Amino acid sequence: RMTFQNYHRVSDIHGYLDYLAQTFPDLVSVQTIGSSIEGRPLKMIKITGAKAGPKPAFYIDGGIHAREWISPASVSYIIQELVENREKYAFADSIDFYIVPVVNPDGYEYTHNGMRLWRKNRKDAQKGRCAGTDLNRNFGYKWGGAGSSRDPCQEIYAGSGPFSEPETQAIRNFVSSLGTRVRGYVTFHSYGQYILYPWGYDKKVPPDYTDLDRIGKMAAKKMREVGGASYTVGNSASLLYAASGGADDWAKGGPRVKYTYTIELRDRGRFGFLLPANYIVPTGKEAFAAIQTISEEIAATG
Ligand code: 0X9
Ligand code: ZN
Repeated sequence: RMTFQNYHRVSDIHGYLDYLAQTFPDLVSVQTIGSSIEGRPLKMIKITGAKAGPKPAFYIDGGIHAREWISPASVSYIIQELVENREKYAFADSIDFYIVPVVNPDGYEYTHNGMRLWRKNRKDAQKGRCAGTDLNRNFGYKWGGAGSSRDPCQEIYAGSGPFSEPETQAIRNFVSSLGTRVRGYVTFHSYGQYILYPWGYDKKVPPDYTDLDRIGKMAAKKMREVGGASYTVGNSASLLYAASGGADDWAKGGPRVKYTYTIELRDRGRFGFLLPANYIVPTGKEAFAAIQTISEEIAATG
């Protein structure tokens, strides 16, 4: 029902989620956690752990940035593994996964309609001024600081206020509703091949960064084994640049999710955002390996 030979439109990806919910009703359900600026559904798939009782939760998303096509594709690959090959993975029994493959469906569709390198959402697109808010500058932890802009014409426009956009509001409301069960938060981007942990607003690190660094390095090792690419692990502001209002900083600073990462998938710049579709499978395998490593740690530590 899903192929990984080419990149898919939002309706195909959402159709795949609905197909899984119909085919595996005991395991999978689909919920719409909000609507985009242009009214597209923000669909979330829940993949329930088979064990009884309350379980740790793992939130995963993709497609915050419209042009980073490998992100929704790799998140779709993760969903396929967790549902259709789940007998291979013992950790899947003891964790509830909540996965949003396309956080920014309006921007993603726009990149399929001629503006291939669009990054932001489509706020104010009909109003004859600069359109779009950078959703990864719009989260409400240290909003508006370094590496973000108040100018709507910039690629890193932070929005009119913290959580001004329906897409970030939906994530905040949904993740907050899960409460303290959430032990993992991974948001997939491209490109550069990095496993980044907070903080992103500044070169500081959280008190438990040694745990984040250790698990990140374990993930990078497994990713290389399964897919072949090397990923660099470290603090976001140190490895890349300071950028405030990111989803990861909010997850760590607000709901205090232990294992919070931003993963920048392939490549290192040869194709950049225009990664050919024959890279979807190896990159998807790497993305799944990262989720497996973090999940095994969460399953072991509760
Ligand atoms: O700048 C970003 O939003 C991310 N890089 S990208 O090239 N995909 O745009 C990195 C975000 C890292 N996290 C924070 N700065 N909080
Ligand atoms: Zn990005």
